[in-house]
Amino acid sequence: MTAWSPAGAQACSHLWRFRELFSNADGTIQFIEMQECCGGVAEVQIAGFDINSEVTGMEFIFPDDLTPPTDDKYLLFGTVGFAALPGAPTPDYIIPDGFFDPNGDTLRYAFYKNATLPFLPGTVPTNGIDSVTFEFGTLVTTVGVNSPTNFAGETGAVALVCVDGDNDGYGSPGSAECPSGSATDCDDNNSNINPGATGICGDNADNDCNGLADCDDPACVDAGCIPAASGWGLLILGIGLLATGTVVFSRTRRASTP
Ligand SMILES: [Ca+2]
Ligand SMILES: [Ca+2]
Ligand SMILES: [Ca+2]
Repeated sequence: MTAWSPAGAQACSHLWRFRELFSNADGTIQFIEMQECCGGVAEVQIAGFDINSEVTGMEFIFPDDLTPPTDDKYLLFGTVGFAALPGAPTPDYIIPDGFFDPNGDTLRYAFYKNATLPFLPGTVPTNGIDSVTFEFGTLVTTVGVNSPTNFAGETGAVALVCVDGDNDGYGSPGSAECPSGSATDCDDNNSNINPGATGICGDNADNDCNGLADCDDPACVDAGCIPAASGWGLLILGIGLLATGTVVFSRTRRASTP
C-alpha cells in the first residue's frame, strides 16, 4: 500500500464512480471511464480491488495503488480494439472484449455500494460514436459523442463510423471507416482543409491539418515563405524609410536655399 498520506487527508478508495460507458454492438470495442466523485485527493488505495460485471462475470483487479492527487481525476479501462482506434487516449488499464453487456448489466467497484452501476437495455448506445454518461448519485444518463479521459487527463473521442461534416472524406473524430483514411479532419466544416490537402502559404490556415500554419509549416518554408508578420514589418520599414528620405530631402533643399 502507498505510504503517502498528506496532513489532514486519509488515504481511501471509496469515492470512485462509474462515469461513462461506450460499446459497439458485439462488445469488442468498449471503454469504461470512472471518476473520483467528490474532491478526494487521496483515493489511492485500490490495489487488489476490482471492477466486475454481473452479467458477463468478468472481473478486473487493480494491480497497484494510484499516485495522488486523485481529486476529480479519471480512470480509463479499454479493450485492445478501443486502444488501437485513432483518437483514443491511452487506457490506464486493458480489459477483455465484452467486459460488460451493453444490453443491460450491473457494474460494481469493489464492495462499495455507492459505486454500483445498474443500467437497463437501451441505456448504452452502440451506434459507433455516442456513449452514455452517468451523473454522480442520481445516475441520470446523458447520451452524446464519447469523450474518454484517462488518469493523466488525456482525452479524446473515437468513431466506428465516419462522421464527415464537410464530405471531404476525412472524419472528426478520425475513423478507419472514412473513405480517405483514419486521420482526423481538423476543420470538419471546410472541405478545403483536411489531412490530404496541400499547405497554402499566407492564408493563416492549417490547410493540411498538421498543426502548423503558414511559415511555421515546413512545406511553406521550403516554398520560400514570407511570414505574414514579416510582411507587416516590411511595410512599416518601407514607410519609415520613405519618411526618413523625405526629411533628408527636405533638409537638403533648405540647406541649398539661399
Ligand atoms: Ca470532413
Ligand atoms: Ca475538412
Ligand atoms: Ca499546415
